[in-house]
Amino acid sequence: MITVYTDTHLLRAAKTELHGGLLVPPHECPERAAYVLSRVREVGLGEVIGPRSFGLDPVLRVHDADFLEFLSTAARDWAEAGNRGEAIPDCWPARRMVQRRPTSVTGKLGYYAMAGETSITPGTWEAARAAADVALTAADQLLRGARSAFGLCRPPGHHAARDLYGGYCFLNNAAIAAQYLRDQGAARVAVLDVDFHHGNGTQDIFYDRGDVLFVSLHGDPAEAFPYFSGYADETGQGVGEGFNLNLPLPRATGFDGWRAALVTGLAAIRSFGADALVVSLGVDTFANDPISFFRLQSDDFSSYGALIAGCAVPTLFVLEGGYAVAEVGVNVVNVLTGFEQA
Ligand code: SP5
Ligand code: ZN
Repeated sequence: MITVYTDTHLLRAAKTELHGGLLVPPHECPERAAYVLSRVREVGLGEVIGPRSFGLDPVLRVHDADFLEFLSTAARDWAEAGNRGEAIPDCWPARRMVQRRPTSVTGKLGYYAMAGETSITPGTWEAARAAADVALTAADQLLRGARSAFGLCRPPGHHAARDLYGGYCFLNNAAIAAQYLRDQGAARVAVLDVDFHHGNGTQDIFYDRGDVLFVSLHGDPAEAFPYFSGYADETGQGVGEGFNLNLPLPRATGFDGWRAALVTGLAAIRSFGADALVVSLGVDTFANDPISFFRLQSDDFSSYGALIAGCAVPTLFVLEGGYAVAEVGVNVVNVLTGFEQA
């Protein structure tokens, strides 16, 4: 399996994450990608190639132009406004408030943020763009006939909606790749999100679409981020009704319970008849993950990689979360080798 990777992710190097009332070093850190890349090389997964530049057209198929303009200018505007720390919102358009875009950068942060833990920094926009190019370049491998490909994306993407960032995400790499596969001729694309957190951004982007099936396994939103999205009764709308499948799972779910949900999700993907599958691959389901509450062990990742291969459809893996940093490489690559060896 080919891996697509670029060092440009290093430009996403925030100093702060709002966590537990403190500004702490971010869980979503550059070392994560280094561990994954080094494990890809250690096991000899396959060639590692750089991304090509797709420009903003495929990004604009999924995200609003005003949102991209905001992301590309926020860090500079924040500094020019005299703020000394990293850019974080402190006011949101909550219930009964006016949903109108302010001119102030602080107001815009609240307008476009779905969560407040994620600082915007100089370099964030360039890194996020590169991560989208990584996903698109990996998608191109499928169009050239590959059975699978791996986009080693950083920063991650699945919490980013058409006009929302947060949850460590800015551009929705998996959604951009799924839409690109549609635009290049795949009639039906499935997105399987195995990150611990609900992929609220991906759900939102495809919610009223019958041509893209979204399936997500995640911590019950009553207890887990992103809290306001991911319930089982969110099933899609309009022609998209029935094409969104949420499988929320309780605290302390181990591999038996998780695998049963995966089998349910894979059955839905099979009966949908997908021409391509995009996997939002987060490994924060790992037992030792510092911000999550499932109990998967490293061997379990190999097992479920093989189950995904049972779909027998061209499959693009896109990296999402996973914060037990030293184990992220082993766990991610176990999924990929489990898939390949099935
Ligand atoms: C891509 C991805 O995995 N994003 C995750 C974003 C999570 N953001 C907030 C997490 C808050 C976790 N609080 C749990 C405290 C556990 N002691
Ligand atoms: Zn996650």
